[in-house]
Amino acid sequence: MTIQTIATTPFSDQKPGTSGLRKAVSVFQQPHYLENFVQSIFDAIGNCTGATLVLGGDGRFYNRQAIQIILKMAAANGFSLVKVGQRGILSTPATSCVIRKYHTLGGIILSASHNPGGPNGDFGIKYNIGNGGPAPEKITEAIYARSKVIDTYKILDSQDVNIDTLGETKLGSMTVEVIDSVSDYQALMESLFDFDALQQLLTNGKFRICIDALHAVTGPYAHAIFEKRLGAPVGTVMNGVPLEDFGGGHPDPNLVYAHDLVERLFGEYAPDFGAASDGDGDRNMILGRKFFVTPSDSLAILAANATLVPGYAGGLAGIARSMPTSQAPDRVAAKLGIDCYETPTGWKFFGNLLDAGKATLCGEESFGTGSNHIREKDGLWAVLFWLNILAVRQQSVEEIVRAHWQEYGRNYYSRHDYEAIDSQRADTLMKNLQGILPSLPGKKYGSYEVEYSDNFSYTDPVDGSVSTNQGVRIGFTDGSRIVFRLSGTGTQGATLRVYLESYEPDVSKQDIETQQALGDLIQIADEIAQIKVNTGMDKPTVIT
Ligand code: G16
Repeated sequence: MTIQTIATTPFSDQKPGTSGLRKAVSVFQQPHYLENFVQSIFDAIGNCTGATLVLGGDGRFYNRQAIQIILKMAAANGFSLVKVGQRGILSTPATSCVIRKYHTLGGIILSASHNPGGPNGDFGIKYNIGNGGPAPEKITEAIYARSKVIDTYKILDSQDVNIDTLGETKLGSMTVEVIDSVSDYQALMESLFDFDALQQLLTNGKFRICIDALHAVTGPYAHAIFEKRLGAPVGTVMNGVPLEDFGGGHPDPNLVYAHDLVERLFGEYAPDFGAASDGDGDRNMILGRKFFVTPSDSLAILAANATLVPGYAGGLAGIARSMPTSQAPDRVAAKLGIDCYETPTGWKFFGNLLDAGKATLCGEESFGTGSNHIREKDGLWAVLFWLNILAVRQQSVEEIVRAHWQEYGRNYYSRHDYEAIDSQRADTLMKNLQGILPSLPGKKYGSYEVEYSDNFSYTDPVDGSVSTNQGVRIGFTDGSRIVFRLSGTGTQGATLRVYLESYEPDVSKQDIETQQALGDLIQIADEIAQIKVNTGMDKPTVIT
């Protein structure tokens, strides 16, 4: 087995987005494309010799081939050990857990998250650092800078490694350890939640749950935890076998794409609780019987009830939410007398707050919730957290949410996505918006008056790094908000996200259908940003 040094030329499009590099599979299949990016990671992090790396992915098309390439490149770049998930499977939260547990240098996760898979779908790769979290911007920028000048990469000339059987094999002088994808993660969950109470809840014959793994990575974890360990009936987990194309679906846990689950939870004889996760297992959607919990409310409710759960019984240091997430968690933080941090979109911005002990729980409107147990958002963790609360409070999901609204008020919330719009048109819309921002404060739209308007900029309170241009915010005097930003995870054209939020403290007005409650703001958003004119679309493609 020899180390080959292969000559290559840079690709100009390897700038990591909100969460790593995401492109169509066909882009990754170009000769040298994946190799260039992997070598850029190794060059940017620098200290690979003798180090340990974790490697796995969500099982999508091209996962297995990419794993073989990365193993051979890791061996050629001097790593001494790579821990790889069996059959190449490791959810994003499980990868974070393994990196932290074994104190590895970092890990590589192969996933395009909620984007569709298969030969015509998307693929992705991201690097996580030694704290288990996504590489911060200074590292992703170094990777990008390297990718622009790279001229060679190193790879071991060898046969493929067996990644299906647990145990160790040698690849040159490097050890490849195939690890059980579930066991370390499950042990961590058992350390945080009351598994006896959960088992009682799931086997009492009265409480039924349904978990939709959407044929993505969560299947093996959900089968092991809910059915095998906690005793829920076989069949509790639906779409539980990971498929390379996710069965042709969109592995995105929202009301649009998790339609099988939504039908069950809103149908006859509906279960008491339903949840779905995404491609790589870090997102979650929580449903009660005929009831949807917004991700922003979910974070607020977990925070308000955290001390009922063993792992958080000592209370929370603080809460962090991404800027477009609703302000519901802020109200809980205020009541608890703890800080609530507002960060740009992207889980990587929570890392420093968690490492510094400033925040315990974090969450995003994009169906992501997590805590300081790892440095990624965690889909099944959120499900177990909810079930633990339900086991203690012995109330339904809807009762718990309504009681929360009664105490804190309701933040009506929705996100409107305009997908695959022409990038130039999207840029024009954002530029125009930026141009009118200074003229908005004081302006009236019906009963709404603009209090402030800005382009969100974040100064990290731990390392002082500044991230600018993180989304346009328009706040109204009654606490309502409209936020506009372009997605950093799409692969076709641009995706405009419009986030809408209003606040209703009056219990008698908390039962309005969400789009209706936000109707005025939806119109105001169009009036201010000229969405229809600028996108050429008369309605959003996805509403969550
Ligand atoms: C990623 C990020 C999240 C972000 C989401 C949507 O999630 O980790 O922080 O909220 O993308 O980002 P955008 O609005 O830029 O498309 P995931 O689950 O796709 O890795």
